[in-house]
Amino acid sequence: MDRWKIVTRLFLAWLLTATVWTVAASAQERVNESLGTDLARFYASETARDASLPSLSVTGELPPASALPDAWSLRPVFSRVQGRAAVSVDITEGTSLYGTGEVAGPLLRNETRAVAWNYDAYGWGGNDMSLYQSHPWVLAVRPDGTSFGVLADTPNRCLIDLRGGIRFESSGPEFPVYIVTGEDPAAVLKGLAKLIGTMPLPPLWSLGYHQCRYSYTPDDRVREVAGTFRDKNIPCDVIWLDIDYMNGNRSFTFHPADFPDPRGLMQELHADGFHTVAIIDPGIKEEVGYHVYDSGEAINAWVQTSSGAPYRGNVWPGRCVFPDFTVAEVRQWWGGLYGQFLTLGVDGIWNDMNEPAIFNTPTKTMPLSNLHRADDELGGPGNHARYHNVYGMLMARATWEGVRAARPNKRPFVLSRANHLGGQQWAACWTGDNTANWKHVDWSISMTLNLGLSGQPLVGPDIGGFVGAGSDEMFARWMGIGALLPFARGHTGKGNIDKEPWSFGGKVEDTSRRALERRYRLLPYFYTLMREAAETGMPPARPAFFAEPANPELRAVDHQFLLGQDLMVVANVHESGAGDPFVAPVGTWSEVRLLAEEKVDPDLPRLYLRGGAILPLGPVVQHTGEISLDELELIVSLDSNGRAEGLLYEDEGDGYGYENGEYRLTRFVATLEGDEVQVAAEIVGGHWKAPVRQLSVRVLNSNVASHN
Ligand code: NBV
Repeated sequence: MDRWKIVTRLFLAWLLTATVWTVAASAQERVNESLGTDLARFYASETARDASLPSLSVTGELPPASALPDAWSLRPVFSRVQGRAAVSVDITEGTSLYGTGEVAGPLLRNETRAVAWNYDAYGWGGNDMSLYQSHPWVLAVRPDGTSFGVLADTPNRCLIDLRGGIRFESSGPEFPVYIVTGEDPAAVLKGLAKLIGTMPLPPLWSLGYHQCRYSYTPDDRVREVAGTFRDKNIPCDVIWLDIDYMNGNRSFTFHPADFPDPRGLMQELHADGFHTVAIIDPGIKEEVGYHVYDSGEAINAWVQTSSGAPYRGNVWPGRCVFPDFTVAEVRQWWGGLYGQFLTLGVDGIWNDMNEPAIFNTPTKTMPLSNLHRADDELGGPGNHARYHNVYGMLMARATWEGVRAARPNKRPFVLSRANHLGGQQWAACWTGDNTANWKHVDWSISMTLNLGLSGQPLVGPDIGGFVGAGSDEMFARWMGIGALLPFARGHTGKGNIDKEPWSFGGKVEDTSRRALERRYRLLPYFYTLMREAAETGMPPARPAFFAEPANPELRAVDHQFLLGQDLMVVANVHESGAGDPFVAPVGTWSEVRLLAEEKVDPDLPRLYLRGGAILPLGPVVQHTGEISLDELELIVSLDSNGRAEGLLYEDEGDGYGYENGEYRLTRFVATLEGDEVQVAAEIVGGHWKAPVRQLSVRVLNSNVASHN
């Protein structure tokens, strides 16, 4: 044997032993833990487990870990790729992938990539891999409808690669992976909620229509917009104040000339049934004498550079410093700022620019080497690379906690542009600076659905589009769709054309009015769904395939969505033509009209009620304060056995009485007895006394779509 052969053989023998040894060692070291029959946690190794920092997303109380049974089939494969920690989970053919948070494009995410990295993506489009929020979570639905979800428990920048399977690649240290399994996608979402929590029950007014623009100023313009809603009988609950209400963009101030009497303005708005939400940005003008700067400076509140000096970056007010929300003392100080501010009568808070967005850096955010002095419970001091993705979430948390403390008897409403997996506990979400084109009309649905599948139920787009004008018809259709999404707010950018419901002439105004009247009629149902979301994590807006998870025809349908499990919304998202047809899931689905003498309006989505469901409807009102609950209509759609059932949740619409049983959960059951439909109501929860009321029942008989 010549020398080279011997060397080669020796080398091969060594390689073989080395490989076997590595595999054996990692198999031995890998930590696989069972946390119940449908939840497991995996670490790359014991060393990785021992080194892992507290989770910033998984905050739920978990059962004690035990050994993972051999029968558990889904096992992630850990590896390192060019210094990055990677994890892959195989999928079988026909598995559909969803979730991954705030992503542009279709509902079905197979073969896509996203990068979990909060980013100020002004005017985003289909090629943007990072938007404002980060959710390293994938929901997988197998051909038979059984499902699982994979959570990469890392706050660091993380590629989510769904080309061929599920793969996460993080620029940070090795991270644990959670796998949730379930008999259907709903079971997996409920499992996710046990890990990351749920959204608290929002105040009823926040489910009404919201009107925003960048910006309504001065105060008389706010009055004019609010007044026009009432004059024109277009329902609306909330008027928003964007940054120009501030004095030189300083958070927690009002412009002295344009808003000389904010308290008076809020009182007028309240008297007319409006609530107001005001924007607050995290960039604090570095200016001695400005109360927020001075009080923050006094507690050394700011994120620091790697050398320990306060980090300064430019945003709207000019040179700014940024609160370090990873420190409890800073969150408390920030939360405390709302005490004074809310006494002016502001009702809700909008946190913007909290990726954080910074103008004068190439990355549009702060340097990754910046320092956060995080508390131990969050993992202790660390650089911005670790805390970037949770900056907005921690800001929202500080805001929520501050608002709650300032008004303990009211439910906070906070909207945040940046957020992270688990952040639904503190803020609702909108999809940022979208554009007035038909793709974005379409994506309003898919994005809301995928955020809902990622733990965030209270979501909606800027109805009408933030960037660009759009057409009359586009606005009408957008309003039709947006009015049926969980968070319904019209908004547009500075310098853009007006986008109030009446800005496009009489026809669009009429369509917008009807769109919003439908929403208001549906509020009892929406509210019942919000309560379900708060209890279980189930989003109110769900993909059509939730009605029949094993039906392959429904997996990529995203011009359609379910509200709860009973109402299917079928929208036309195309510029021309009648739109895609209704793809009916199993069972009977009957078209339903919500308004008296409602004519078919091609700009409004069609609605179908599931056979076997009872839909509770309230009266058309101009704002939620007018709801007197004395009128309730039940729409009954019997199934093939002549039976239907529905739930209704009611309480005072705000406050925390419901935590002590001051709510009422009613179960309605309808049965066909001969040629008569009998409806029985049973109180199945709570002891709140709703007023005596007029109940009317409508039984649907026009079954337009049915298959078994
Ligand atoms: O505060 C102004 C805007 C706001 O209207 C928008 O909704 C946010 O996404 N904000 C961004 C900052 C400026 C955007 C050009």
